[in-house]
Amino acid sequence: MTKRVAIIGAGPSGLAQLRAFQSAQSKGADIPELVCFEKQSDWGGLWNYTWRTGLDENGEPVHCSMYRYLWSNGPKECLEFADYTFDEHFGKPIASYPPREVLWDYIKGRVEKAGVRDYIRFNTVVRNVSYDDASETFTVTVQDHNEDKIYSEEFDYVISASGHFSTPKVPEFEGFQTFGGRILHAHDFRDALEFKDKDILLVGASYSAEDIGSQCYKYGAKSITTCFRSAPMGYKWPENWEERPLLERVDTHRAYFADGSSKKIDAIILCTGYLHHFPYLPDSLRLVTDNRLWPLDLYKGVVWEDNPKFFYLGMQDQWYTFNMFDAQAWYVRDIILGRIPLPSKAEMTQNSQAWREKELKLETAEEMYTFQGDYIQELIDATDYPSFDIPAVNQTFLEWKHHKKENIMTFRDHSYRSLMTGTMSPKHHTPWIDALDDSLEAYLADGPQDEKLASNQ
Ligand code: FAD
Ligand code: NA7
Repeated sequence: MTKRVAIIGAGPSGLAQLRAFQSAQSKGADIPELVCFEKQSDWGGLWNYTWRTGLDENGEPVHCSMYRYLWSNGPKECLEFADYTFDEHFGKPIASYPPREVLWDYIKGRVEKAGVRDYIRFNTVVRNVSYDDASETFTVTVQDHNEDKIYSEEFDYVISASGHFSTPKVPEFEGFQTFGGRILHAHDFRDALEFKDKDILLVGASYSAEDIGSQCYKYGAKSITTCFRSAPMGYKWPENWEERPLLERVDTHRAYFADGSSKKIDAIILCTGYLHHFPYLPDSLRLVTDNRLWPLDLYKGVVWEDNPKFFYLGMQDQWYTFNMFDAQAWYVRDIILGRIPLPSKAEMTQNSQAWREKELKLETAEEMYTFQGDYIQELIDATDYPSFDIPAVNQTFLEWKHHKKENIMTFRDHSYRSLMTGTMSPKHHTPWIDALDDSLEAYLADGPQDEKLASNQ
């Protein structure tokens, strides 16, 4: 009987899985029956932007953590699909740091070409997954919001690709109950214009703090203060941006920091990261981890060691993204197709423990993306995913880090060479700091256009 595979989520990871199976099928393989459940009404995961925050139109937690004017935070050359290049999609070379809508278009282009949309049941939320030892099958229970019905189906394999940058980690600081301004988490940040002329405080010292602060600077915040728990980000900030030690408390209009200093603040944005959150999974299948490069219990970063018919995609902290999800999806596909045998549970655990030990020794950013690159290389070597020059991608990451250190407000103006096609990216027509219109149309235009936003301000 044909095996059945459930894929939870149609973001970049879930879509990579669909494409991986379709690729095998196009080369003559018999593939299992695939069903992808996606709670949103369209595909693309976090890249599928919505203005909504809180609950969506179906009363489900809004998945999107992205915001208007979000541009890629790393060079597109580091995330390029090896089987579907930017040149192929756009028909011409494009600059290295595309805005969200452009990357969303690229993600969609590959799966439209592959013709896999019919595998996806949209507006369908996975509520529960259970495993029956006797029948060796999973029961997946979902709520279909189109039909307003709850139903269950049986599957031989389940792949969780529901992402881990959506459920916010929200600490509380003394005085929040009575603070006089807005307090929100990065997950609910949508439009930097809301903070024009405001004094804002961002808690956290990672990508969200850096990028949301940069957005707010670009769109006219009066001042930006970021505060850190472990270490400052340490970039050369514009003159109205400063870093302070961690927030201790607030009163109605001031923030007080660990070094005894204080500052007037209008709004607070908690850029404090996200939880790995799987409300649809029992403890026996549920990954419990913080955001790190090597979560335990996952052989090769994807196989649930306690039940190797259950898989996770994209659960690591991410230097590499789209092409790492591809490497994982191709690997999982080949386990399911019987092309890659799995060792005993003890061997799987031993293998992932060894990766964890290496992970614990990583200190520099360079060591971290090299580690992730080595991991991807190992997966790619085991499948027919097109091989690409991972040391060269690492080198691009290195250049990107240097460009950020040089100037955090201009790093997006740099160009890099595609490691898939060899094409050198052109310089974008407008420096990032001046490019207020982030639409696909404006980005792909040959020259600067009238800024739509100028008339809105
Ligand atoms: P997601 O994109 O989160 O997709 C998961 C999918 O699962 C969603 O469609 C969701 O609706 C669905 N889902 C969740 N729960 C259920 C359920 N119970 N039932 C059914 N469906 C469900 N990466 C980059 O490469 N470059 C960037 O510039 C970049 N910027 C980022 C900026 C922000 C603010 C954030 C939060 C992340 C950013 N990332 C970036 C990283 C991002 O995680 C990846 O690019 C990518 O979106 C991860 O893909 P995914 O499919 O694993 O998860
Ligand atoms: P990250 O990268 O997980 O970073 C979370 C940050 O929040 C990090 O600096 C943490 O400090 C800080 N943090 C977490 N909890 C607290 C508390 N309680 N108090 C103070 N500071 C805290 O999440 P991001 O949202 O920045 O990035 C996630 C993804 O989005 C990323 O991959 C990008 O592509 C976009 P720590 O260093 O742990 O002390």
